[in-house]
Amino acid sequence: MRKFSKFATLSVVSLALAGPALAVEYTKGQITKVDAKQQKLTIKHGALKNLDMPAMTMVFKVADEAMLTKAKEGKNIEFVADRVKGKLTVVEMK
Ligand SMILES: [Cu+2]
Repeated sequence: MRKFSKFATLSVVSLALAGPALAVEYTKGQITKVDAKQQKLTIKHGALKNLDMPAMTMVFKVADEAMLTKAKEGKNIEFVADRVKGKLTVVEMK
């Protein structure tokens, strides 16, 4: 019983630590160009807090090819961007 409660306490602590990292923040943007060949999207985006970036229009790689089939020029999206292998990449999109 003693062992169990110690384990339970550790679990609660690790969940609490994992919490903020899981809370992804979506940023609004508008797709201005789709480059299926290069697997890139040009997005006019709002401020990206995790990348410390102000609002601008720029090119992103996409983490998943399937995103390109959903992408259309002029489409308003909400997305998460991150640095993947040194390249700014769209990792989530809705
Ligand atoms: Cu940017």
